[in-house]
Amino acid sequence: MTSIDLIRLHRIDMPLVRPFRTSFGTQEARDVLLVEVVSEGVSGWAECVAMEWPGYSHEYVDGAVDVLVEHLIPAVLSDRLLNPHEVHGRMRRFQGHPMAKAALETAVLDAWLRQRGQSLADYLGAVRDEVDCGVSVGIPRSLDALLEEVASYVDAGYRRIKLKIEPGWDVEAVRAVREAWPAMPLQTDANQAYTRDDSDMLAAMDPYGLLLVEQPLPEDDLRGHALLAERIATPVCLDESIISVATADSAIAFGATSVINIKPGRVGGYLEAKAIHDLCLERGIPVWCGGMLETGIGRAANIALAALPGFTLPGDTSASSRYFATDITEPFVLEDGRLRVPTAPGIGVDPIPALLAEFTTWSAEIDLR
Ligand code: OSB
Ligand code: MG
Repeated sequence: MTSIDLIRLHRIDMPLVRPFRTSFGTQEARDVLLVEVVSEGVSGWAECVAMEWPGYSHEYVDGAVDVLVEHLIPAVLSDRLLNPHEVHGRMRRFQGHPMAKAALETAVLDAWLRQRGQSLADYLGAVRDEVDCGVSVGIPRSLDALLEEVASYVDAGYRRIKLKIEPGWDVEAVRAVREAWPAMPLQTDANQAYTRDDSDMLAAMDPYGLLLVEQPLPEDDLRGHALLAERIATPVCLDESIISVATADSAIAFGATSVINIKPGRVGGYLEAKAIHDLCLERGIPVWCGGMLETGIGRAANIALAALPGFTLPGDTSASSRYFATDITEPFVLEDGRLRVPTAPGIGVDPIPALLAEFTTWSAEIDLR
């Protein structure tokens, strides 16, 4: 049995190549919390996907730091045991904070796998050595700006386009992109911006052959999604609403979702993400891997997950260059619209020390010895 010696928290400021606007707000940079678990000279790494403010979910970076330092780390790692399954079980007695929990569990999992010499992809049950990639397109200034941005992604080789939508920026945008690229797999993401009364607005996009509409209604409204699914032809896909195996099971049983976006941060880590994948595979529900504008650290682990057999749709697993001029790891580069699944032990990538130092705005060390 190996022990954890110390934990380092690193906060880094990562400017985005262009502002990313969604129905809940605009991001110009990412305020990223990295968790490093050090055990016997081996560092395990994870990225917390919480945003700077509670726009996508209730979590935010200051809150994640606080719950990790004041609650999760002291309660879960007091005996310094390096075991991701133990950590997973012990964190159950704390409510909420899935993104903070996911970061701690994943850093422990990464260190544990590195010591065993096994890749995360292999450990989770990957069946592919590369994954099809899509790209998420924020709400731009104009239709011309949208078409220009989408053209750059099509030229780069992306295999699926996702348009962020909200009331007032939906059917026109979808029509313009569909007319320019009649055969491109296309989908939309509303991030909860519509209401139960908006089914006609959402049905107006049915003629454009969308793969799915992601999270049109508020996250707690499973019945609303089930009612909507009966009124529109486009498949409904849930993101924010799915926080566990149990919510996935309920949403599927209620007819609230026919596709699921799996984001490990949103569901509390890769172990829960894998369990949701397994349930969906059994139920015949296709899944795809979502994203939260991850640096190479979070991206590497997401690509490992996306290599599982049930991930039959391209994910928001874009190249590093989609968001960052300089990534914190070796950049992930698209090859024929795909990214290669890392094969080295654990998540398979490391932060580049000089870049980590350059981007760091705050760090802390918790010595458990
Ligand atoms: O809803 O999928 C979402 C980014 C931040 C928060 C929520 C979402 C997104 C994205 C971008 O759509 C996904 C990505 O490219 O990483
Ligand atoms: Mg989404």
